[in-house]
Amino acid sequence: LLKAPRTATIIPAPMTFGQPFTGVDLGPSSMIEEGLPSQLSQLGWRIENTPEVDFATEGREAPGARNSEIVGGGAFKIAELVRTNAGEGKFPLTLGGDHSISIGTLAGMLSNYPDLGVIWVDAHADLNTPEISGSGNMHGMPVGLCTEGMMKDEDLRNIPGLSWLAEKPYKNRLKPSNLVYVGLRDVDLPERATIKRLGIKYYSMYDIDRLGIGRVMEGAFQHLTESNPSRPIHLSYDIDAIDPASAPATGTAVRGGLTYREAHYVAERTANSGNLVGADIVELNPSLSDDKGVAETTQMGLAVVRSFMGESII
Ligand code: NNH
Ligand code: MN
Ligand code: MN
Ligand code: MN
Repeated sequence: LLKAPRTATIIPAPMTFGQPFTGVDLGPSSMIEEGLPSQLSQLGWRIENTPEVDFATEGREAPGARNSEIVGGGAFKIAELVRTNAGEGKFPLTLGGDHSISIGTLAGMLSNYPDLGVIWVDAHADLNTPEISGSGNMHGMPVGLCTEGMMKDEDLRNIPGLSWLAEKPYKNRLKPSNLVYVGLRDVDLPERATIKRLGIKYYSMYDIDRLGIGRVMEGAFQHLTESNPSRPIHLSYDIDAIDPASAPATGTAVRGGLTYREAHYVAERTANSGNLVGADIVELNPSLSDDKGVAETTQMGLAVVRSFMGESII
């Protein structure tokens, strides 16, 4: 879908205000310092990068949406960068930061690709809204805020930091039928009800155990491409999808996740589809484990990115 020579724009987005822990702001610099740009160049990509997105440190908030003005204002900056770069035919690769950055990446991608498909790889569904969230943490809301059938424009306009989502060019919403979850294992009750109400396709850890990761990814791509073989696809990869044995340095680790190979395979199969036009890697927090755990998680993040950017075993 992208014309050769393919160019990726690395967008470092060190947001922390979507969740309670500091340290997740060190994710982008850790991956960059460990060699991400040169590794992608070696895979044949032309690499550009933006400066680190810089975020406010204080602002207002709405009930149920902690730090909404900081998070939402930051997501707007990210949306502008993603929209512009995708509009120029480049692959926006956004490095979190917490998963609230994907409010911006989804909005930016949807402004270019209204029929965008999304693969959401995560232990969590991130389908909350300020009204139904139990925690008020906005890293649990990017899918909820950007998916059709969730928020009214009128409600978005009343949340400090989010009114831009109710205006052009950011009014396009993700169609529930264009979304697939992979790796779910910690889903809040209102999110479960929403998945059923909207008929969202999901492969939880139960389904991965039942079918194997091979059939899971075939099912995911069949779902996303059967009505449009060249549907553009965005991959949002939360590192907490991976089992804490392989990726411990993250804010909300949940046992029973993707194995080392399953984590790679999800990314490799996505690259092989040829449909991928943008991606995020989020929730690496280099302050939340010992040195060995941090090194393993950072290397895991790099390997996942290389894999979805086209690295293959042979
Ligand atoms: N569902 C919970 C919430 O909304 C947890 C979200 N945490 C994540 N999401 N790490 O990926 O607060
Ligand atoms: Mn997430
Ligand atoms: Mn998660
Ligand atoms: Mn939970």
